[in-house]
Amino acid sequence: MTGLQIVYVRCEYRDNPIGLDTRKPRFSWLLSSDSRHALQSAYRIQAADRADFSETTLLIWDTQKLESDRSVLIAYEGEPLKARSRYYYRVKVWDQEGHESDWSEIAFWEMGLLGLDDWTADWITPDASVIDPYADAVFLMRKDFTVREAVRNARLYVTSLGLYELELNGLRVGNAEYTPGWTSYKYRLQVQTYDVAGLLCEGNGNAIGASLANGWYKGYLGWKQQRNLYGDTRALLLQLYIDYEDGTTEVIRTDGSWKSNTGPIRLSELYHGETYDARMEQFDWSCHGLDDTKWAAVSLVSHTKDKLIMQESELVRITQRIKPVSVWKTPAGETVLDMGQNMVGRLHFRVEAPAGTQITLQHVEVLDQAGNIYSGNLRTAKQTVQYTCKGGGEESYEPHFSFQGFRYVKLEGWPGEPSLDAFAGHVIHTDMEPTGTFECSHPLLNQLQSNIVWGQRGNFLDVPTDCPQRDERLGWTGDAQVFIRTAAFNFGVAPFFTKWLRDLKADQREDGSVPFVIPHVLGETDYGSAAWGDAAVVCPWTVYLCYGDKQVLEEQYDSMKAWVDYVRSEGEDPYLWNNGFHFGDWLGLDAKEGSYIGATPKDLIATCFFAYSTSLLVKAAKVLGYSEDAERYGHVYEQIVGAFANEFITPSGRLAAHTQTAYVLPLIFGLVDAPVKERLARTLVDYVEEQDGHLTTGFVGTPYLSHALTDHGYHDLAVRLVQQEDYPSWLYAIHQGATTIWEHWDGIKPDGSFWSDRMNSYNHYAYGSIGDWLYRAVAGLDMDETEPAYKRILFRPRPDSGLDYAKASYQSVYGKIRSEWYKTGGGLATYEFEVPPNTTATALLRGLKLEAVRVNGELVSEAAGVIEAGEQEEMLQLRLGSGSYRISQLHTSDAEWD
Ligand code: RAM
Repeated sequence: MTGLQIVYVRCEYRDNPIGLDTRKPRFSWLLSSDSRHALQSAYRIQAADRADFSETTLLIWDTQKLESDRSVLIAYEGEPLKARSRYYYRVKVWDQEGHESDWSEIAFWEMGLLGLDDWTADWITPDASVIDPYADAVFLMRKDFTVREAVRNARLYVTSLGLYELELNGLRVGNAEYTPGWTSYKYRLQVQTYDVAGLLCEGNGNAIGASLANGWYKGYLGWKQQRNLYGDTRALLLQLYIDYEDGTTEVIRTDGSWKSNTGPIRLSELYHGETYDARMEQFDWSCHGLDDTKWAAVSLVSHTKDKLIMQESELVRITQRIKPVSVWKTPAGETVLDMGQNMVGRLHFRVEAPAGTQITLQHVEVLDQAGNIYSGNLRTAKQTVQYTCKGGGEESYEPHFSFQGFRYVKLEGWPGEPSLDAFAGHVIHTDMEPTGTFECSHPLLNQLQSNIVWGQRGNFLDVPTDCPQRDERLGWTGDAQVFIRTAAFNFGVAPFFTKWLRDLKADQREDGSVPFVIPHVLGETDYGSAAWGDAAVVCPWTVYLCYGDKQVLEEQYDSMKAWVDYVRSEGEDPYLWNNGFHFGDWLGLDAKEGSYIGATPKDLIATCFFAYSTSLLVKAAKVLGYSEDAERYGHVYEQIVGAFANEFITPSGRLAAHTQTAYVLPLIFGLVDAPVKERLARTLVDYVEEQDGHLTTGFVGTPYLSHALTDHGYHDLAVRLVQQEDYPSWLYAIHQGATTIWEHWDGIKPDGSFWSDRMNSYNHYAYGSIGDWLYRAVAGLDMDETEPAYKRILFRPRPDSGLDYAKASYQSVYGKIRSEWYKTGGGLATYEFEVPPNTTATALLRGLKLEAVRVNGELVSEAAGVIEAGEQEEMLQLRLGSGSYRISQLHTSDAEWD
């Protein structure tokens, strides 16, 4: 078979998703080809409500052969879709020579419950006699039921106010954690769907049981020890559909017939940990026939069902189990486990001890100067698990409704010498698809990449949080905004950010202002800082760029525009943002003693972001075909650029502020033209040199500093900066033992003392935003934004990065992209690229000459897949079609590195 073939198809980024509520699910497929420069010229999608696709199958959608090179996110346009129905689809494509592929494998998607009419269950909560005496405990609710006969299919739809876990006939339902996840509950509450056919007992007694904890809904949230932020009553809502072989359907639902009780979990809070008394376990509480006469009734709760939505992002799951690396006694005489990695999740353990033995685990991130555990930076978060053994053999446990950010665990009450084998760290986060790798010849940079990835894992737990350990763990908009591009290299984050952006839009104030954190749980006035609120624009644009997802742009467009309009209405001058509260260059090292806010003037930062967001809004308007807006905001943008120059730049090209960040922003957001640009870049270099090649930037300047240097001809300095090993630098933290990214450059000082107790997270991804520079500027894996989602790839490798080799790979929506280079001696390098089908690439190779390179061993002019070749501005430019390429240099080149 020649030409293109379909490797797999996906619906809404997923394989065979169940429980969708979008009426227009979108289809994507991945292509393979045995020839180079393969492009799709047409596709055909068919959908039906049965799987056989025979001649007689009635199709609900058939695009017929459609001339198009699109293979990503094509929206369904067929017959209306029904709740709970499963639909099947298949795809075929044609290549540019007109060869037709086989049909793809048949895949399916399944709809969930689609609206208020589908909900017949009642919200239930335990009887007051259960709640009142044990308000902190996790509640249990249960019901027996009968499964009449053979089951064809069974689906469980469930959500809760608070967090739930479910059991059917003694077995855990699904493997999702912290369900129903965290959304802006006032507006949106997710429902999960489970296939439970395998858990039911045909023709027999069955039982279902739910545990219900406080979670984000009513537990402690934020540093002011607030609780009940969304409501004060936990509740469960569930519908179990049993489709029998005989064609009938029975629905088990939450209603007044359920029973309630407390169980072994006596306390569970996200920040504080869990208290568990195994002696109170009733092992068969979710099995049929339990004597529940001592269980109390339940009460119906009147709570709206019109905010229910089906699960949007990937579920949160345990994605890895790691073993501790050591256990020892600290100078203070405490027994401490070292996980070898600052991680987020829970510690699972096995133990054998007499009934009543109490074990306490306290989780911390770092050790102090003396080598004892340090919990000061957790503030009020206890991160403590208390377990009381039931005795009578080996028992095992891990918390259910609490997660910890930790590397070290202090053990108290452990019977005898703890063996490492008894423990496993369960790493938990949104189960995003890993998509990127970066590696180079510098071990500390590889550790940095690892720290960035761990920082992302730990803080992408349903919501992009600032940190996972102290009494905060909130969806800080600024942090998410600076990190999203890096995040989108490491993992597939489109569904994750789509969900969060919908919350942002829901929580956005009427005047367009954006809360500091999403979901919004802070105060009435906690809105609107520059670079934080800009998440409303930067994040949807980045999702569009990285995944070609226009729907996100469409959905968020009003919100993006409202933010820009808000900023415009704020400033005392309509084109400068020179008032209001701002976090400034948060934690910049040039801050005044005792201040968190760096020295860069806030109005300069705010105006730069005003310009940046306006420019992105213009781009979004163009993509969506809103030409009037594009023109209008294009004009606004010009005015901001003018006002900025007027206010901050002297006629000879000096800037009215003297910090690294002040120079970085106008350069990176394109607010200045040559020759001012060159002058600013040179001054930026001076400022970095004044610090002996170190940074002074905070949250706002750091993400762009290295790009500003590289893009303006100072890559060598950017390289020096990232390879610094003394304070302040990324690698300094690694020398201090960091396995995640720190919030502060000086989280631990050279003498081992701490910056402060007050705000000192060791797992804060903001400075991990250097990651996208490693992928793009060092390994050279980038995109040409004119064709987003890497439809047109840009390879810009930089062997002048002070390394022997660098390589990056990225699983794009079109398939795997790879960019690698390695030095081969004598100032020469070899490059390798992989370009997936239905994309093309431009490779820009500095200092290479056409006649002095070979592509896959051939002259450039003869190499298959090379569409165009030329030399421009000391660059060899190659346009490549899909395929793998190895580009080697002959010994006549005048390359610049050694
Ligand atoms: C801190 C958060 C976050 C930052 C804000 C301004 O509390 O940890 O990282 O964005 O402050």
